[in-house]
Amino acid sequence: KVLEREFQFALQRGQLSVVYQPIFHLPSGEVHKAEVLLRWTHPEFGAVSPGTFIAMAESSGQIIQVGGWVLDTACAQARRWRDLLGQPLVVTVNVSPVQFLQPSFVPQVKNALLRSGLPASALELELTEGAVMQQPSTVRAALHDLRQLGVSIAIDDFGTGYSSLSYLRDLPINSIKIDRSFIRDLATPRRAPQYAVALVEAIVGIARTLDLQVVAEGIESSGQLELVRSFGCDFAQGYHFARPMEAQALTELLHHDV
Ligand code: G
Ligand code: G
Ligand code: MN
Ligand code: NA
Repeated sequence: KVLEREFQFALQRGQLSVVYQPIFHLPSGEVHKAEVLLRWTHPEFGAVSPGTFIAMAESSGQIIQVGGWVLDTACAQARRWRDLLGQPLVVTVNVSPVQFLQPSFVPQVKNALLRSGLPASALELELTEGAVMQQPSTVRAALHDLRQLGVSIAIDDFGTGYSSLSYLRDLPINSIKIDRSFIRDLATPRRAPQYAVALVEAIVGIARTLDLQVVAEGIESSGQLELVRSFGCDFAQGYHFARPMEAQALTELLHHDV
């Protein structure tokens, strides 16, 4: 209750920030994308877990305004990286279903791109399966508008939501992110349970068949990395590579990378 009240003022009081976690393109070893992750640091309570405050922001409707701020911040930073590095780095922004289902969502994205001068091809939105399966006609229209703009769509936490695979074929989706619970099951590569290996390999296979990019999230060990690489997974993200970091820290990492 106290947190809910405090969150109402978080944005205007400058308590919100974002961090970036690099996503590596495995064949080249380069950072091709960065996931944008929202943080709330309260002066008294310290860092509040996103699991807690995002749920609060969704139920109060503040996620719409906060999500717009995240889009603006991420696009502006991506534009700076683009100017600095002369090469495109894609920022991937998590979008709540509450935010996505607003009629104002597509205009919000357009505005963030216009204000920042970032090309749409440098922005990817992460949606969960749950978001994509709700109100199919609204979702379909929004996804097509975004595709028209040139923005990419990723399915986050893939494999944990409704299991209707037809949407992967029917909707304009560019990539899937294999939920880290599946990657966790690969923790002991030598003795990873056969079903876990088969499951992740099958998900990578589905993605490749449908011409989707596939990201393995939650990679924490070289064993897990070698497995997903051997399945033909293109991208990976996780503590094994890097934790979410401030923009400045990622800028330094990118300078070493190029
Ligand atoms: O940052 P962390 O790994 O703790 O994220 C926890 C959860 O919060 C994840 O499910 C992530 O997708 C979600 N999350 C982080 N940043 C944002 C954001 O800007 N918007 C939304 N809707 N969810 C976010
Ligand atoms: O639901 P979503 O995939 O957006 O969640 C992103 C969350 O996953 C962030 O809170 C991020 O800090 C966390 N995360 C990123 N890499 C790893 C990892 O290797 N292991 C674990 N346990 N969490 C991770
Ligand atoms: Mn995500
Ligand atoms: Na995820």
